[in-house]
Amino acid sequence: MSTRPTIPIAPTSHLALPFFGPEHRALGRDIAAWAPLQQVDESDDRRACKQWTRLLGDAGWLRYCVPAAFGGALDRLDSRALVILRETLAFHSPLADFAMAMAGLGSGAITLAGTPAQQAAYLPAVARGDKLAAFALSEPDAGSDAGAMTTVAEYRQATGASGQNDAYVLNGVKTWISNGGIADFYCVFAKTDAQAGTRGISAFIVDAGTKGLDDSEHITVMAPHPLASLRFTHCALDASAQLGELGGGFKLAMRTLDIFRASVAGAALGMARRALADAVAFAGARTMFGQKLADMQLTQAKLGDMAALVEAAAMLTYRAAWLRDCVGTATPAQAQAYTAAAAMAKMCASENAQRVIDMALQMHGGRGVQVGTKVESLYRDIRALRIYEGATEVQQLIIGKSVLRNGGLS
Ligand code: COS
Repeated sequence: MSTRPTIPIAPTSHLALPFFGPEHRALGRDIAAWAPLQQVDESDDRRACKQWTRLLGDAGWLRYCVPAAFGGALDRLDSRALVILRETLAFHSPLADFAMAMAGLGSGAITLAGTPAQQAAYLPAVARGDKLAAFALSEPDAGSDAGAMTTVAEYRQATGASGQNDAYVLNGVKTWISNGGIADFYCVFAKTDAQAGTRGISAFIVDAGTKGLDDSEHITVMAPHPLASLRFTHCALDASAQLGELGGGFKLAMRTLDIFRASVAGAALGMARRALADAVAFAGARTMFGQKLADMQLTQAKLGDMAALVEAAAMLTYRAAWLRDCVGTATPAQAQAYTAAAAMAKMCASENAQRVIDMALQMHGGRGVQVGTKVESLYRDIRALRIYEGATEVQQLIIGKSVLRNGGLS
């Protein structure tokens, strides 16, 4: 008899909601059929992440992380497609979801603001899974307060006819950088004008292996997730590495995060749905006090709570993605409305998922804390989502400011 656990099927009924079009429904069905068939040994997170990137690239899923002009699947980044893909991948493997997310987040600033030459050099390779990308914003003393970064990029104009190009020289430390140490390139944010606050931050593309970049300091965290610190020591970059407007780096980072925060909500949702599915299966199989766990009102009440938390998060997540895709962000009012919606989705989906997974673990009793059970790993996997790409407290600030600006409406 096979000892392999039955893999639950990721739900697709939500795809019938009016937030989605026929193309999303087809995408949702396709990824739900593909994901459970993949297997990667995740005992080494860095190796596994590279393998997932290869599988996702070969299957064409990473094409949803870049626009069609550069090898992508759709004309522009489609938030609903990203949410659907991440939700389903996270249901099966949070690390597969992570690999997908990093292709988008790590290259997002190039999609938004890269020159045609920069886009051609990086985006098609990301879409194929040939280049791993990373987004380097946080620093040891500048996490939530991203504007307080101290990494500097000093401009050095080439003098004479030495053949040398104008250059920026980077000095400083970035930390908690996802894909750090395995990325092929980093989108790095650094101060180009120390006196200009957030308007003095610019973005740069730094290839792995560039002299003066040390990305070898791996950070071990509670769930599989390749993370590293980056140390820049007199790291000279050609002027062509500058990404977007000089001084426009902070806004570029915020715009990039805006897109992907809704997709983090999708990932949290996928993990919560998986915990709920496993809790339902467990409650139907486990006998206690002469009856099935599922027959007890206590269990039914818990499952009711869990399902409502999942669906509430789903509505906020799909709404945020729909707002960006269908209403757009062309006017300041639209952009602010979307930013608040994405913040709300990210906050509620990650917080709700933590509660749902905790309830599922409690229902599993001793098995819930046994290393190797799905609910135990989900309990560790979900925790970082309440912190990265803007902690819950940052989302509260964003939503609170929006509410104040709009007289009580978000
Ligand atoms: N899109 C475009 N522009 C934005 C923006 C957004 N979503 N959010 C802010 N801006 C602009 C503001 O309009 C302001 O522009 P002006 O200089 O023209 O006035 C500028 O950026 C500075 O904004 P603000 O004053 O709100 O910046 P703060 O320093 O107060 O920081 C928070 C705001 C806390 C929201 C920001 O630092 C943040 O998101 N921090 C979390 C960072 C994060 O997610 N880190 C994780 C990294 S990836 S794992």
